[in-house]
Amino acid sequence: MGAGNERGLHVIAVPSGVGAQDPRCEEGPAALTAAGLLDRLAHKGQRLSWETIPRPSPALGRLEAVAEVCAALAQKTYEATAAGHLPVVVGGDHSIAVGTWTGIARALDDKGALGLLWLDAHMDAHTPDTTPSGALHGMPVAALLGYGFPALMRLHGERPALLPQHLCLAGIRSFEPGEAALLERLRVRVFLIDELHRRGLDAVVADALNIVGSGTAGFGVSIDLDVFDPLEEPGVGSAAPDGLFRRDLREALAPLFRNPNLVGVEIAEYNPYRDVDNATARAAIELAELLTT
Ligand SMILES: [Mn+2]
Repeated sequence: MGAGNERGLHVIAVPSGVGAQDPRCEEGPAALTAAGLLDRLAHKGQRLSWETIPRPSPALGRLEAVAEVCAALAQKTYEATAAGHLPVVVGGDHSIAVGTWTGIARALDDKGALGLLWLDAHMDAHTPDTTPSGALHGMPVAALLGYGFPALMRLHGERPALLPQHLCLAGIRSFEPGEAALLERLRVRVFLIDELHRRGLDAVVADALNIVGSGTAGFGVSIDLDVFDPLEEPGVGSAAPDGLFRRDLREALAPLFRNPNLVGVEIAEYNPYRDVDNATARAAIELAELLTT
């Protein structure tokens, strides 16, 4: 390889932290850009374009603000996909996933269903009825499956953006019973961190690819940076111990990021205020760089 991804990468920065109690992930895209994200992606002649979603209107409540950001983002990922580009969404707190994957699912609609691999320390599968915190970044998985706030679910129209058999979660180690019960009822495959440690990341990623790639028109990868171990990557919104190490995840994801059926990548929850010596920024950029090699 070395000529870069044949599809142009379309980076969409989403400076929104309104879905989290700590809003400072809104500074993530600016900090990652300052750390060299776009320069590193542009190397080796990779075709690259980028744009920024406007920050939510300050007058809005949290739900309305997240819905506004996600509607704008869904339009952009839809357009990028329809134009033959590969959307690379950079957050922002993880509530933006509702917009990212709704737009991509809409663009794929004629060809088939969307598959999605969700890498995260958390399940993000709460509904307004099960959430202990009320934070919207704990709800995008449920909303994409058609459960939760109508303002988020209905961005895709009447049907959910995602079907449970085309979704899997991996790296999970911190969750509440209500969200686990929803995923279990829907039979969503969840690879807990123990299974990753026990079987190895390559084996689990192979299983995951089988799930997200079977009966779908393509698959996306949503990475919450808190899937990493906070010993290496402290710069995240909601750190949880016992995660993945940078080198292991990079090696496991490299083949997925070169897969022609990849339809989008999302990197969320970078909090520059908690980072140490830009370590987490570098890890995030290295992941994105896998798209160019
Ligand atoms: Mn998350």
